[in-house]
Amino acid sequence: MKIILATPLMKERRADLQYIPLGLAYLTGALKKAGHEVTILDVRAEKLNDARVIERIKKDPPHIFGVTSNTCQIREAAALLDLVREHFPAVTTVLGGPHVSALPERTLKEQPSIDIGVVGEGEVTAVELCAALENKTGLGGVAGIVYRDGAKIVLTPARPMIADINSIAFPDRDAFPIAIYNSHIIEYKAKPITSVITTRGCPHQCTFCCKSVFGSRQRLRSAGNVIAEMRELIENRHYREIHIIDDNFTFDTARAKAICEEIIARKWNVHFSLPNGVRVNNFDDSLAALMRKAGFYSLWFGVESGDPEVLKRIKKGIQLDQVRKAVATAKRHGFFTGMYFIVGLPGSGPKSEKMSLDLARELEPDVIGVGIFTSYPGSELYNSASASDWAHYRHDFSGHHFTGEQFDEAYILKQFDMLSQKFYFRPAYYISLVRRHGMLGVRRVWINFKNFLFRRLDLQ
Ligand code: B12
Ligand code: SF4
Repeated sequence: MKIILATPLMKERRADLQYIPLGLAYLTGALKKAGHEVTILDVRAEKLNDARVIERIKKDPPHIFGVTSNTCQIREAAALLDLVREHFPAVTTVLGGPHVSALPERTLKEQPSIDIGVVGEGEVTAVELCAALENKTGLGGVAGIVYRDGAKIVLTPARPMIADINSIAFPDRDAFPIAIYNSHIIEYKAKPITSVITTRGCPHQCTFCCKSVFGSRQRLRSAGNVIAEMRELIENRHYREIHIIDDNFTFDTARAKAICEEIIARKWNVHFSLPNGVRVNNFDDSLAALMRKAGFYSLWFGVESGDPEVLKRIKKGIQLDQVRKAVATAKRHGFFTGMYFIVGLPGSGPKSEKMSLDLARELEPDVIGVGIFTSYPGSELYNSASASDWAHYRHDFSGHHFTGEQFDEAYILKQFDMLSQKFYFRPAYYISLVRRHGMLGVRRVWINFKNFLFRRLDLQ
């Protein structure tokens, strides 16, 4: 079958994405292996308007048009599927990703132009779904989907998670115009860059975190399987930097160390970074030393709050002393070190945000990332909040700003500004950043400047 896999447009000015959508790359790998013809239409990265989308589809109309979406893109995903429905009525439309996985029936009810939703992990489901459509065997037997049967919306039984994730075909990066993504990477040492994901699922219980696709059990790719993908990327495709975008790369410390040792043995001289957040309780001196030796230069810690009561309430499962120790260890080993915080978390108040600022200034990481709490579908907190209009799930990439309707926006913005400005508006901070990290530091100074310039405009 002919399949187009697409991303939705992001309208915010600074919503440039950094990596290829690995979910679509994995699906492409699995579908091609099953004999299908797959084309990628990355509307978001290529910034295609409706006319160009139609033009591209018209060249070779597919049987299936699939879109990926998380919650803050769901309106744009629906608009893209409306467009396809209007101009190519015979095409079967499919939506996958965290949003429909969290709210399957509701998503189909709200978006009439979606024929089928894929709930959870997609590789096996997509292949079975295509076979069912091709052979006209009916959709009721395909686990892990939601579909329309006349006026009824039918949710099939959950798809069991793939037991051995080493069996999954490597992501098909050839289907993507890689250079587009490379131009948006913020922290890097060498290009070309690509991203890799080595685990699926996370056993921790943080109440703000969405678990709708990969759940709460961590499945690991073996060190050998990860190294085989890296070898292909480095030796055959000549990537010079790899960003590991796992939720929790170091949870199994022995495996993380084994991967580092394998990298060291190969003398690849490639740079690695962990931009997504490492848990402070899964990081120590011996791991830091091995990671540095392997070429890891940048890592972020998911701290979320400097208030121990808030940390307890969101079930983060970490102590402030662990934060202190981990950040000091990372800095001592020369990592470019970041700390993520979230303002507006349940149970927080101005005192809590001030405690986050105090912690950041005490530990002096190279960067902080400040997010605004939003109860995403698929998270424990989603059910306890009243957010329901997807228009409120806004994204401002430069400031990582989100608004849920239950929040007092003026208060949240004030806290956001307080934390980010009081950390960043200090000449001494910039001097030490450049002194510690040279060119990497200079690039970061420029990014900070651009973020401050654009953030307010983006929020209009
Ligand atoms: C990397 C990443 C990013 C990167 C994205 C880069 C990129 N181009 O992909 C960056 C840093 C930009 C980012 C930003 C954000 N992210 Co993010 N991100 C992730 C992360 C860690 C990995 C994504 C990934 O590649 N997964 C691996 C692939 C294999 O999984 P997948 O994409 O889900 O795809 C599988 C299935 O969903 C399904 N599938 C997906 N699409 C489709 C389509 C079809 C047709 C089919 C059949 C199947 C299918 O099949 C795939 C293979 O199994 C996930 C967490 C996670 N572990 O997935 C969070 C996650 C997706 N992010 C999340 C959030 C909240 C955000 C931000 C809002 C955070 C912020 N405060 O800024 C922004 C939003 C950006 C935006 N505008 O979209 C949430 C989404 C929750 C929700 N309900 O929407 C997640 C789930 C994290 C979490 N646990 O809470 N993110
Ligand atoms: S925030 Fe990180 S540590 Fe917490 S549950 Fe999500 S992935 Fe796991």
